[in-house]
This record gives sequence, C-alpha cells and structure tokens, in this order.
Amino acid sequence: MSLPRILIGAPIDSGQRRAGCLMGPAAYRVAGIAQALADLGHGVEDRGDLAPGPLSAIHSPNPAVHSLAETVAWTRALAAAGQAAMAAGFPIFMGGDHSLSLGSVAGVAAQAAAVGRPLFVLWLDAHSDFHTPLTTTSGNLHGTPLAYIAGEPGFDAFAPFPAPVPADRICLYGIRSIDPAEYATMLARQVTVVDMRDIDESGIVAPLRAFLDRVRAAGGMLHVSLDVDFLDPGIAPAVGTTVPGGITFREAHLVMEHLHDSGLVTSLDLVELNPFLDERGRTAKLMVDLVGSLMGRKVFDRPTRSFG
Ligand code: EXY
Ligand code: MN
Ligand code: MN
Ligand code: MN
Repeated sequence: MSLPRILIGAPIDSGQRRAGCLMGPAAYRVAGIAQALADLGHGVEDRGDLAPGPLSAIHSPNPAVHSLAETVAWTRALAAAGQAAMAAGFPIFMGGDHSLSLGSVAGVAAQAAAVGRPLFVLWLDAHSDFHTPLTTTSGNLHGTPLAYIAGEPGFDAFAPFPAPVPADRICLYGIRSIDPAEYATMLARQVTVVDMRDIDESGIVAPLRAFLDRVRAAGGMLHVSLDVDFLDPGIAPAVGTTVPGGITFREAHLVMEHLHDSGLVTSLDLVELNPFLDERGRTAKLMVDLVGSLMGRKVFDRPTRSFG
C-alpha cells in the first residue's frame, strides 16, 4: 500500500503582485484532485488550507514590507506542516505562488535530514527562481525560493534553511527565462540547468533520466516543484508569468510518467495557478491530469518497458 497522498492548501499570494493565486487550492479541489488520486488506489487525506499565522507586528503601509512579513509567516507555517506531512505520507502542496516553496521545501528538507536521506529537487519551471531578496529587481519573492533552498545568503528575514540542498542535487528543467543576477549565482554554484534548447536538442527524456539516475544512485528522496508556467501558455494560460515556447501536453505527461516509473518522488508542489486567468478551469484540470500521470495512471500499462 502506498503512502497516503496528503493534500495541503497554501493560498499564498504575497510572493507576487497579481491577485488570483489564492484561489488555487480551491480550483484544484473543484478540478477533482482528491478523486483522481483515490481512483488510482491511493489513500488521500486533505488537511485543508493553511493560514500564514500571526504576522509580526508590521503596521507598515509599505506593501513590500507587508509582503515580506506575510511571506515569512507563511514560510514558518508551511515548514511545520510540510515536515509533519512528510513524516506521515506524500505531501502535495497546492498553491498559491512559488514563494510557497520557501516553506514547503524547508519542511521536506528537515524531514529528509531527520531520516538521514539526501534530498534532491527537480524544478519544473520557465524561470530559475534563483534570486535572493538582495538581488531581485522585481521585489517578487516568488522569484527566490530555489536560492533559499540552495542556501544562498540574503534571506536574513527567514529562518535559516534547515538543510541546504547542494547544487549537484538540484535540477532546473524547462528553463527559458533567467535574469542576469540569477545567472551569475547559478553559474557560480554550478547547478544543473536543462533549458528549452537542451530539451529541443536532446529530447524530454534523456536529461531527466540523467538526473533521476543520480537520485537513485544516492538513495535520495525527490521533491518535485511544478510551476504552471513550465507548460506552454497555449495549453496552460492560467498563470501570471507566461513565457512562450514551453512544454507541450504530451511532453509534460511523459515527464510525469517517467517520474512515476522511477519510484523516487516523495513530495510535490503545484504552484502559480491563477484561476482568475483560466478558461473554464482547463489549466486546473490539466494540472490535476498531470498529477494523475505522476501518481500512476497509464493509458496501457506494460509490465516492463524496453527503451532502445
Ligand atoms: N525572474 C523574474 C523575477 O524575479 O521577478 C520572474 C520570476 C517569475 C517567478 C515565477 C514563479 O516562477
Ligand atoms: Mn497580503
Ligand atoms: Mn517558479
Ligand atoms: Mn515560473
């Protein structure tokens, strides 16, 4: 019997300025995420939506100060809930913008450290999200989570990340938008960046399989962070930071099917869905279908597969 899938709603929108992400968890529920998981034979526990907890006594009219204080409060709540959920099953964090991952991955990393297993992170995104609060030019904290996870300095307002993930355990995948400051930081850290040209030239499977082989060789746990804008805007319009030239419908399902077949994934973020920008819920439904492929739905299941 597989571990229960634990749904955690995180209607966080303080990591960016466009209203709408806070409706994300409700949209996934309306799109039938719990039933989709149950139909695949998984136990499902919906722990409802988190709240950021008491903001420190910030009375600043400055929206940037409010956003930082709110995101810090969210991160604390998410880290606690995330570690508890990791200890009990397979957490699926439903966002909310990508600043969610400041807390979700902190909780996952704390639990991985507690059980003595190396944590790997697969970042499925158009963006590298490798800014720090000191390098960001937009001031949007949803552009920073991976730098925090990697242990970059500059996150003094946040608790120290519990077990920074070394560069060789991080893979950015589907990338097609990097700011100069992020580029410099990632180059210095030598993280694995699989950009869209790599995927155009090598195909969707080879770069993914190379990373999964590293996870398997290390006996690692794998956290997958799926940003809606990883997908091509033509199939997933409900996100505030679309970048043309994204992942196609079948490529996305193939990534999820390989992740399932690897048996390595232990936690998942679903981030940046903005239902206010959706067309009759089609982006939310696509994300739920992709979760189904990640969790084992097959068109025709072959006991063994041979790859030439
Ligand atoms: N790099 C840009 C910034 O820092 O504002 C865009 C970030 C978009 C982040 C979205 C969650 O992926
Ligand atoms: Mn707010
Ligand atoms: Mn992102
Ligand atoms: Mn993105």
